[in-house]
Amino acid sequence: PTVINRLDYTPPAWLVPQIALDFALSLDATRVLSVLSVERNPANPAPTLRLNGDGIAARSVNVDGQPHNDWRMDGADLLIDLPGEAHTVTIETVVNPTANTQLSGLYASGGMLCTQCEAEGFRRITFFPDRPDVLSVYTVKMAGDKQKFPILLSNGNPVASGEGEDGTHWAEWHDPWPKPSYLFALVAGDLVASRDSFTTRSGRKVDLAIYVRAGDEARTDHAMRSLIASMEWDEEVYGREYDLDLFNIVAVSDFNAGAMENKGLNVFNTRYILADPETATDGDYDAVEGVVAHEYFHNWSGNRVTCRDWFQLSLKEGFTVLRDQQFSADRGSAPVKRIEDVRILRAAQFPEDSGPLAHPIRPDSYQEISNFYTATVYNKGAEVIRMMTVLAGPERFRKGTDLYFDRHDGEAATCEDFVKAIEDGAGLDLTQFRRWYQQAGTPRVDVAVAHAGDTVTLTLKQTVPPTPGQPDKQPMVIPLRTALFDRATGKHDGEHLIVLAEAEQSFSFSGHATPPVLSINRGFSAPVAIASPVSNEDLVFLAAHDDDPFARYEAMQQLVVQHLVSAVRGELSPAQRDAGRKAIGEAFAAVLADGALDDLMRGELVILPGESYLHEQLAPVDPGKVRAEREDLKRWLGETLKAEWTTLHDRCSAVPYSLDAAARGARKLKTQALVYLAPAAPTEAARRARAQYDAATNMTDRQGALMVLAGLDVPERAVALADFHQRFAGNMLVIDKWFSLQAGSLHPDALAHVQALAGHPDFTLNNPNRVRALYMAAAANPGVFHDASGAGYRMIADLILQLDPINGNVAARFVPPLGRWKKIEPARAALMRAELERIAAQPGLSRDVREQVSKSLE
Ligand code: HT7
Ligand code: ZN
Repeated sequence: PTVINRLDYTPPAWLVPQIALDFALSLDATRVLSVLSVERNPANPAPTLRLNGDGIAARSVNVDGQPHNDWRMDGADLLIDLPGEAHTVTIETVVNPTANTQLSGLYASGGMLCTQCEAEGFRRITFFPDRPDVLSVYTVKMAGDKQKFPILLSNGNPVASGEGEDGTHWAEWHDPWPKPSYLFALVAGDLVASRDSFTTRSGRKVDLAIYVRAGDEARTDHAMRSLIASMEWDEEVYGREYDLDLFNIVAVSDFNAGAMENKGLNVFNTRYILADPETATDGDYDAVEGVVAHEYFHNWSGNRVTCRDWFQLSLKEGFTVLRDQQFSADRGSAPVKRIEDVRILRAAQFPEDSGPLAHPIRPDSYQEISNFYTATVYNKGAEVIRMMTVLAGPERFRKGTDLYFDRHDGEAATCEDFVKAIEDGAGLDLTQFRRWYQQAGTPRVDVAVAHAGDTVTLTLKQTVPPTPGQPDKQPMVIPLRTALFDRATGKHDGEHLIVLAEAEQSFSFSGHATPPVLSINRGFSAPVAIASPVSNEDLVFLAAHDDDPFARYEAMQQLVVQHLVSAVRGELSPAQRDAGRKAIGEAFAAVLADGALDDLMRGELVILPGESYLHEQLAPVDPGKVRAEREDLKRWLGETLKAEWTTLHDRCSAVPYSLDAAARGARKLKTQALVYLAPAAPTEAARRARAQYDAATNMTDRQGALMVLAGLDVPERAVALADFHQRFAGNMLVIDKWFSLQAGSLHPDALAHVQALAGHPDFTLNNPNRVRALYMAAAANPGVFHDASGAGYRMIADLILQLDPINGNVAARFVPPLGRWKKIEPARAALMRAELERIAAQPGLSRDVREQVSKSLE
């Protein structure tokens, strides 16, 4: 396989300051005429112009207005030797959007045409130096049938339009901001717009439009509000203003990812635009707000300052995730947002960091760049920059980002440029900190606490585990917000920022006449795993008293993790099991009774650690045992606190629907109460869930109730599932939920349900949302995926093989769950590996799947 290495970067030989594109639109044969003004790059002059292509052929090539035959192909790339300093190269291609099931390049979705060019889709439309360090000013003309494509959109501003012959029309767009080809976009279709406007602080009036299919416009209000809030927030918090007179968003049903930040023309998965109370949960509302903000924020972190090469992906993605996390924290409950972000990191990124696909946030090599749009690059990337905010403090960090944007505006920059700007602007020395960009793996910090006289000494030892290609690691810089609580007063004497930078280091604090209770990595100030021997008693103390809400959550989690891990390992005597459960029950009861807590936070505190996080603590892991112990603890908590759960369910059910925090908290707890009652009192839980389902005025309540029913073997289950399907027939996003709920359910027959659902008339492999709804939920459900027979593994491997020729990008996303085989007990591990080998033996695999499978077998 061809491996691209970060250190092999060379500047492009030719630059393309201008490009004019002319599209004759058609669903199955769109003609593309591309006129490139090319100039030799003084930084790396060479005679050959390399234009990348992928699955396209040149119909004609002209140079300086003359037909030119002296070009050649090198694989999929078109090469032309050019004698002068500057030339005009014109190339004609024809593409078939309907046949483009990969959804990369120009493709058809429900009768409309749209593009997805990141990372390397532009080369599937026309020949071009398709690399992010070639920035061009785009002029785009498109013509097509007026009935089929009444709306014609591209980046920048509309400059001209008119009528053509035979019912056609045309439009021309011009984007004044030079951009890389991955930010090019075109949309043509029958769409309706919801409109609003925003005036920037320097007085520019920006027209905002969200384009959707007719009938969906009533579900765009939340996205529009989120967009306006994002524009305001970026001015206020980062000093960044929008820079065009219009900002368009288009929602499409067929999309490989969440959304795309094309300059002035964001394209979104409908999932992250459409929301109303009846069809979208509170979680969906948050996701819409977060993704709209994320894509908008890219206008500066990604578009105005872009990436030099794809190894720098975290430069834009890590930073933009941090920005969207900060925005959402400011809009809602900051502690709850932090907990959710850490939960995602632990569920998705920690397993990546400890598996065969582990890579640094700035990878060193790749075969297929699409495989590097990972939780590591995005979420760990955000955590790494968040640590800079911890080290610098918000004001100095802002000085750093101001300098970064000033210094690199209009450039294709590197992660090193970012770090240097933060160093210079914030006045930090990040020399050693840079290792976070180089080393993969989640550092583990072992903590020992010693007390003598009035001094407490913390001895911290860090270990960065070996990862593929990186057997030996250097110590990282690990900032740990820490507090020492006095047991008697329940208070601490101020927070300390401990910066662990050596393999082993001690920190002493005086003024502690009695041994204090340690609260460390408060706010999850560093993305590490802390191993500290804290007694159950101290964890119960912290869960009740810590003034850092994240630390309270963490204490609850640790209490449960410690107990479940020991239980799964068979280390608990009956008395120890009772004592462990008693401590957990006590902590839960305190949380349920604590009048000072809001319900949103209470809801977080009573969520048990997820199975994938528990798997991370155990190697090798028996997923069946983890499921059994976790469910049994749930049942025990359901029984022990039955009165509390039923009272809670009654109280929360009386709160009317609104989007305010109190009502959202009540909805969250309402379903949590059912989650605990379900294993303890299934008949009562089913009755309550059915009542919640029937009375629901919103999707949060309805989905929550259905989720609980889907996991139970009760008569209400089938009735509610049938009702849901019929009630929302035709609404693709809600039918996705119907598939997901069943695939992710705790029902003992969930695997058979998934197998049957694959044959349901609503199931299709051509829509990524539908594929993910069924199979991602199944792959994330240990009860399905890790079925001891191996049928879950076989099902996912079959899916990969079937989907790969249709959409290799999406197919490759299903490989990592199988790749975790080394962490699983031997019998299942052998079955998982066998499935990987079966996939590897298939000829003609996409580069996407081939790379993931071969690395997973190493
Ligand atoms: N920057 C966008 C990445 C993206 C993408 C990547 C691979 C294949 C399809 C894709 N669609 C969008 C999304 C973002 O992070 O904002
Ligand atoms: Zn992004």
